[in-house]
Amino acid sequence: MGAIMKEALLHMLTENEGQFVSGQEISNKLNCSRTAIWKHISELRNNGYSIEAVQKRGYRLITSPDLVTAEEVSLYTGKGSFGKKIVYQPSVKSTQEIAYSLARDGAPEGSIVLADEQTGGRGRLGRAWQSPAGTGIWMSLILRPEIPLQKAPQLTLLIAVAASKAIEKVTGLEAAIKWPNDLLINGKKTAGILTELQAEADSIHSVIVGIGMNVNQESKHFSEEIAQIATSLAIEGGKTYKRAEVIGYLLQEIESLYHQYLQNGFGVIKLLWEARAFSLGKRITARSVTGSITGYAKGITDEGVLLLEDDTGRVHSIYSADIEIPSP
Ligand code: BT5
Repeated sequence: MGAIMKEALLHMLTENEGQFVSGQEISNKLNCSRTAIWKHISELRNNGYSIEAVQKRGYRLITSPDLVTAEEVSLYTGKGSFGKKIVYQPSVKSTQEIAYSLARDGAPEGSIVLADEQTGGRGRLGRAWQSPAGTGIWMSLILRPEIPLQKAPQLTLLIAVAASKAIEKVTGLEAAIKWPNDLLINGKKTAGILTELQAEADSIHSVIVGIGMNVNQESKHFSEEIAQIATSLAIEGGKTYKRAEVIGYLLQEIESLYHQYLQNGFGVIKLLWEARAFSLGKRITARSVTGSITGYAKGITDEGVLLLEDDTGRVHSIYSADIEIPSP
């Protein structure tokens, strides 16, 4: 109950940002005592919100911190149903694991798990995903699409398009998609997507979409290992961004594309994807556990599979690989 009240109070203060809201008004609207309000104001201040309190005038929100807590993110999720349920923890091993157990317990589609920091964030094939505190978006989203198993890779491409659109809306920067799951700004990786499934036979129970996005890192935050290949919205945009606001854009873009996709199929998503694709028409090397193939990236199929034409003219279907642009 307390958390809901705190969230409602924050909503009132944010809607009237820069203006006073009287204690009486808050107490009427939230149906709580002046003491309860004061308690929540103190908590918000402890969380980093700067709130002015003036006798007879009430409370005024001056600035809010860059948090990804449920109450902060809920200010930006809009009217959609994605992000209605938010589970936030300051530090976790991986948001994917928490989302898995939520999904198993029946959490509705659009539920999200957020953490300020991941200590064991993961990429594909057991690779590590650096997720330091206070800098990025580390989020898992639960989807429950009624689609056959083999269409699941389309979701990764859909999320990539949505993330690219969200980045453009927030920063004005172009975010290109490198098949299948990287978002690049000026050639460097700013976000990655990890799509995992809970399925049985041919039916999907849930899809856990993990999104990692570097938002406010400075170059010095990246380890030596990724310093040359990684970037953040702040590095490219020359300013910092509110992570909660970026999450809001992200969820709205994802939800709108996802509904389009469920209604009309992959066609439109494919066009949007191709328009943003970084490697199409280029000579690339696709490296996977079974070996590597070099050739021209011709496009993607309706299933989201990458088509690669080698030097003999043979076209290979690439289901899973890492893409490199070989140096000439
Ligand atoms: C990905 O894997 O790009 C998917 C990343 C998904 C992370 C999210 S965060 C929320 C959710 N919870 C999780 O535990 N994971 C998901 P992949 O394509 O395998 O790329 C991994 C590679 O990217 C690493 O081997 C590094 O080279 C590089 N890398 C690691 N951390 C990075 C970062 N913060 N920014 C850019 N590149 C990074």
